[in-house]
Amino acid sequence: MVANKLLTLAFVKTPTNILLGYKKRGFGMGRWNGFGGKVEVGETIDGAAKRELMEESGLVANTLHKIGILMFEFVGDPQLMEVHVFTTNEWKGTITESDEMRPEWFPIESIPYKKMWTDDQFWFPYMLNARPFYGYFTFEGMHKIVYHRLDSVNDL
Ligand code: 6OG
Repeated sequence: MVANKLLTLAFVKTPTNILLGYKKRGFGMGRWNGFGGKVEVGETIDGAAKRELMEESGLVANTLHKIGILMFEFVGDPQLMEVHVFTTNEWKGTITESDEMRPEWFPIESIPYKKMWTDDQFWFPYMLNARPFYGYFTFEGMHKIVYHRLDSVNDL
């Protein structure tokens, strides 16, 4: 048994727009995504999500709402990624580009799915409609999804 790799992913949104970050380096480089990263030892998942949001976007969120859990399996890698997805519509601070991310607002009608992870188009509608979800995706390489399952859930 290998423990899951625990990660966070946070989205700042208004009723019409969503803040995405262009990943400049590392895992997911060249794609737009929410803000997040690894949960460090001794940190809560919620605490890690707030820290990563601040480090990568410059924004402070007092409250994050947990909206989904995503499991990612990459064929050939025994370690699953467990990504906890959060949203907030209340934040403080000034949007700031970091070494890792270039933040930009997008209208919800023109989310750049073609320049994002291929799983996003499946679960974004749940997130955007505030419907809690659980997803499992199996990737072959960095683009191709060979299996997926997505469920609406009551509790996360
Ligand atoms: P660092 O390794 O840079 O954190 N992440 C994914 N996000 C989406 N939308 N789809 C995926 O499909 C993802 N796999 C990982 C979790 C990586 C960041 O990327 C997210 C983290 O926020 C496979 O610290």
